[in-house]
Amino acid sequence: MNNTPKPKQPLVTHIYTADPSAHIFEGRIYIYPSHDREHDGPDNDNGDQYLMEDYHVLSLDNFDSPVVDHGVALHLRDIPWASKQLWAPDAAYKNDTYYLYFPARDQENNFRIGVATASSPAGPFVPQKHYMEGSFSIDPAVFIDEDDRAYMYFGGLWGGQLEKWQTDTFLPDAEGPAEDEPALGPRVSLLSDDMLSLASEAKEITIVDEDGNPILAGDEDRRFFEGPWMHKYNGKYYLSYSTGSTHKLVYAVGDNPMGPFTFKGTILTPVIGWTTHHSIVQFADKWYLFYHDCSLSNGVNHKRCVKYAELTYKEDGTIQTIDPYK
Ligand code: FUB
Repeated sequence: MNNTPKPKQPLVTHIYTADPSAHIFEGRIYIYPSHDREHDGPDNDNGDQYLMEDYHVLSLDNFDSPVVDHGVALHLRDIPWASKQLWAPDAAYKNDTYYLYFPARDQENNFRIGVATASSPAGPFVPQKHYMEGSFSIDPAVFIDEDDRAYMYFGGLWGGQLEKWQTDTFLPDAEGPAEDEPALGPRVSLLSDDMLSLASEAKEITIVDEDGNPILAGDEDRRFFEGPWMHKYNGKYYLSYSTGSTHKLVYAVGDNPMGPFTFKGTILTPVIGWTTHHSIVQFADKWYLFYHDCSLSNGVNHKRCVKYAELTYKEDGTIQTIDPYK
């Protein structure tokens, strides 16, 4: 059993955790993180250091109660199509079923997105035999709108291979756009009613600046890198994501879940460690940011820890920037 979590402190310290997707299920807070592993392998821009093999689900009754680790909810050895690297997952609830969405490398070494189901939010999750047809790249985030339509946002550059999927097929030598060209956007697909497959072809999301011009690939402070997340606040759609090489969590706002979105600002300034990844959730009458850093391992990139902080909106709907260390 873990202690009661404190804001901006590791949620758990007995395992390394990252990429937290938080949801309120059955009146409790459930967190679906990646489970970082210790190893001596290479650390590079391809993300080879992120060699995760299973998922644990964490939960807590509220922010004054201890964190429960529910143990292994899904393991690589039980996923027939996956070969390695269980990266950032997300979860959803519909049809009296809990769904876990997760990226992994397939037998050809390409990232794909799979789905697994459970009757409890803590799992165990039973994976589908194949990855979701038409899926590619990493970091799925599932958003169910008030009209019950479900959307899956996904994508990530570099190790996440999004550059290789600019056409219908995987092009191993494809590079991203030039610095003065529009940046690659995250992808979004509608999900089928049974939540197990993509109901529409992946659409590239457009993110523009305050003048309506596309954010450019060279604008590394604002361009999409990985880890998309969607939430709705006061009727507006907030698309948030990591800028990767500049290590920020930023957001853009739109009137439609499929975009376009207008860039607004920074949610979280850089954390200790290369990656930054998050989710945003409302619990009772407050909003929270879940994120990770590498403070628990003194900066080792693949030994991360999940944290949370309260998130506040200003009157105009913009988000107050959070400093992870103040
Ligand atoms: O945890 C592996 C990868 O690192 C995630 O998929 C990315 O978002 C980054 O956090």
